Amino acid sequence: MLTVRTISELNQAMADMGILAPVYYSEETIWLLDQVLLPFREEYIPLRTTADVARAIVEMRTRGAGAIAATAAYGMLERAHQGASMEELEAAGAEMVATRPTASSIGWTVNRILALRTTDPEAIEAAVVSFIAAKIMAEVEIARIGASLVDDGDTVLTHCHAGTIAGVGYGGITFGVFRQAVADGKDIRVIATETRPYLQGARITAWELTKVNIPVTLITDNAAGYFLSTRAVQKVVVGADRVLLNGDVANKVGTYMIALAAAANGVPFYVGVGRAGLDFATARGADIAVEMRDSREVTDIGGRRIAASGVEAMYPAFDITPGGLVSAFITERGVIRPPFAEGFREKYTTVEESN
Ligand code: RUB
Repeated sequence: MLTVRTISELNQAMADMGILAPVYYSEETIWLLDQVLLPFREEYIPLRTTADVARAIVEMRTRGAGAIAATAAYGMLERAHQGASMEELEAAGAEMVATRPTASSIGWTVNRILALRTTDPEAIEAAVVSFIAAKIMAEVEIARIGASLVDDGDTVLTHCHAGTIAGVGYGGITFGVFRQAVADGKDIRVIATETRPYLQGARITAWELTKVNIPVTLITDNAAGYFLSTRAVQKVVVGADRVLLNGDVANKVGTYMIALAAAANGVPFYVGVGRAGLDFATARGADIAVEMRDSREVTDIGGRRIAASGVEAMYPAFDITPGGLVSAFITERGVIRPPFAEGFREKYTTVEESN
């Protein structure tokens, strides 16, 4: 249990835990670790309005389901400090939710703050602090529970980045699982996909793992099938941006192909998800809005055009993996195996938890 009541207590607790905060709030400014600059520069940029927050999220300066939710939560707090009315708070929330439609985490967080029906900065600060503290504790639990699925000697494949700074800084999903498995005395290796076009795997997953001496091998995205088919991988562990009751998962595009290759080769496919990533209202994966990003993110690399002029491109940032391809979900309430709807209902029982 992390008992913190104020922003300064939260900041202190995170520092005491050795957390590299993807975002923090201090002196009425949101300080955001600019993830576009990683791994070569660790630099915090100041955000002072929800328009700044929205722009930073669209530009991928912060990303990952947990980190964008925490940034939006601070955005709501900042707006309250500026004296926003209830309508203005709702508009600020809507502006931030619209930035990344696939991840459910921003909407879940903003809606919980709006549900307080208050504009009082102190009340909103208490809610934001409690949300982030709960998320840190959930990451601790997910790491502990997920590590039990990893065996000594395993090579585990992961996709994109669901590490500390994709979450709120403790362990996100996959990084926490790997770090805990090593802390439990298991000798593991990780295979990380580079994750075109933002290269979250090459720039961030591989960097985070290398920093704590967990052996990691970087591969191109299209090599995942090769490594799964050659029995080089014993488990797949990925995070999720949205998970439905039936087990359908929205996660970084490419996850679906990896799940298919894992199923074809009998490799367990595990998905880690916290409460803000669970969507019990949407019925099927096909109903999830998939974020389509600017085609220049495909035609250009590092700001330089690589495709001939006139070539059209498309970039869905996420894809949907059907629940039938998922072996189990790792949640802060335990491992959930099929049938998923029953498992989720059983673990998240109260109205507040399940809506
Ligand atoms: C991030 C991504 C991550 C999840 C994991 O996509 O797909 O796997 O957000 O988050 P992007 P979590 O880089 O486009 O934001 O750690 O909460 O499971």
